[in-house]
Parts: sequence; C-alpha cells; structure tokens
Amino acid sequence: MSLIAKMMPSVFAKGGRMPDLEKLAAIVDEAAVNAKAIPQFTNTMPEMTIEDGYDIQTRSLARRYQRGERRIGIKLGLTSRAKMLQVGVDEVCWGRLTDAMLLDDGGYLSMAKYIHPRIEPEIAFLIKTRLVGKVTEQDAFDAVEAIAPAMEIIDSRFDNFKFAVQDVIADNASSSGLVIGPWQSTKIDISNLEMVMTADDQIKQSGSSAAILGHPIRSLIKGAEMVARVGEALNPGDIVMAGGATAAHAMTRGETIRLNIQKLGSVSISAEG
Ligand code: OOG
Ligand code: MG
Repeated sequence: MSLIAKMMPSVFAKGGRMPDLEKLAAIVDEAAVNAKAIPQFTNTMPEMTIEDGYDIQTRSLARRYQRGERRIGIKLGLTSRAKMLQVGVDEVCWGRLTDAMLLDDGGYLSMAKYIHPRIEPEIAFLIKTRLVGKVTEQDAFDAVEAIAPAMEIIDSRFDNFKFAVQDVIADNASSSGLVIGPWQSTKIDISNLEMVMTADDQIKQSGSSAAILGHPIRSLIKGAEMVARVGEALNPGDIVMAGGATAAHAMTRGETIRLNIQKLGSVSISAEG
C-alpha cells in the first residue's frame, strides 16, 4: 500500500464521515506538481459525491491561482462515446484551464512534467461575449469569436489512469496541457469535419467533429450550463475545449503529434526525447 493510501484515514474530518475536501485538494494538487500518481480517492472514500469532486477541484485550483497561475478558460471532458469507452466513465465533466498549461503550437513538451500523458484531438472556441446558464445553440454561436484545431494533454493524477467520475472531477478532469492552432472564422461549418491525429506521420486516431456530442457547439452549451452551477461564467477571452473526438493517444518520448482538421487546419506538439 502506498504512503498516501495509508494516510487516507486522516483525510476524514474529525468526528464525521465526510472527507476533508481541503486535504484531498492538497493531495491531488501535489500529485500534479510532483508528477507522482496517487491512489484513486473513491477506493477508500466510496461515499464521495460528484459535488465533493467539484468542491475539491475548486479548492485545488485555488492553490494554483495562489501560486500565480491564471484561469484562461475551461475544458469539457467525456463528450464523445470513444472517450467514455476508453476510461469507463459515461458522464460529461468539466475542468479549469490555466496559463501554465498552454503550450506553443509546433513546440515541445517536457515528458518529465507528466505521469503518463495522453493527447486528444479537439476543437477550441474563443469566447467573444459572456455566456452563462441555459443558452440556445444560437446564443452559443453568437458568443464565439473564433474556432481552432486544438489538442489537449491529459495526465490523470491517479494510478494507471483509473478513476470513477468523482475522482476525475476532483482531478480537474485530468487537465494538464493544451495546444491551440491558428484561430479560424466562425463561418466555417464545424458540424462534421474529418479529424486525423498522427504521431510521426502515422495515423493514431481519426474521427469526425460530429462525435463530440453530435456537434461541438453542444460542448459550449454544456459548459455554459455547468459553470453556472458553481457561480462562474464563460467570459470574453476564455478558451473552451470541446473534448476529444476520439480515444486519447498515449504519448511517447521523441514523437511529434499533429492534428489535422478538415477546413480548420493543423496543430502540432513534440514530446521531448
Ligand atoms: C478525463 C478527461 C477527458 C476529454 O476530452 O474527453 C477529456 C480523462 O480521460 O482523463 O479531456
Ligand atoms: Mg480533453
């Protein structure tokens, strides 16, 4: 049993059954900072709820903000069947993105900063006007400034990338990096675009933007609704990642990953050797 697993009884608040959410936030945050996997919370705390998960996420993000990181938007997770099947969780979730997670298009990422990074083909929205609560498809389209091909690097802080929905929410939906390609016009129809992700020019994943909730705009609608539940909004300048259209690809040292989206263009990142 790992040290953290042995420590788990101490995360229960004195006298009660409720876990100490602040301590769990510190544990998951430190796992991210140190790139060291931890046992999934629900193994020892099966009574943890989805609300507890979001509460832990909020508290762990507060630690990042205290260190000087800045919120730059949100990501939706598990918005396609392929993604749900890959991790065995079938509930859409969301997490916060910070400036420290941004990587340069065509640049490098350091494998040492991650535990077991995976990369996903996504579409990013840039928000023009505030969007919050229950919104229509038209409201969502009207709030978008630009659309870009994008990839997300996810790195579950839990052992073997295994988690229940409560765990992954507590872990900021595995968020750890994002790379955005050139921003494009909102006039482009994104309902059914071919998305091909290669590693060193070999196809690793391919699919359609339609795999994202039937249409990627639905991720934005979901995002506006989900952030409202915790008193937040999507604000001008925010980036919203729509979620992987296919299963994620496990990154290996030295490879260059490129995503090509029909009509939207491409984005790439290399894993340092
Ligand atoms: C959860 C995050 C999923 C996506 O795009 O579906 C996600 C995970 O798979 O670790 O980011
Ligand atoms: Mg993702």
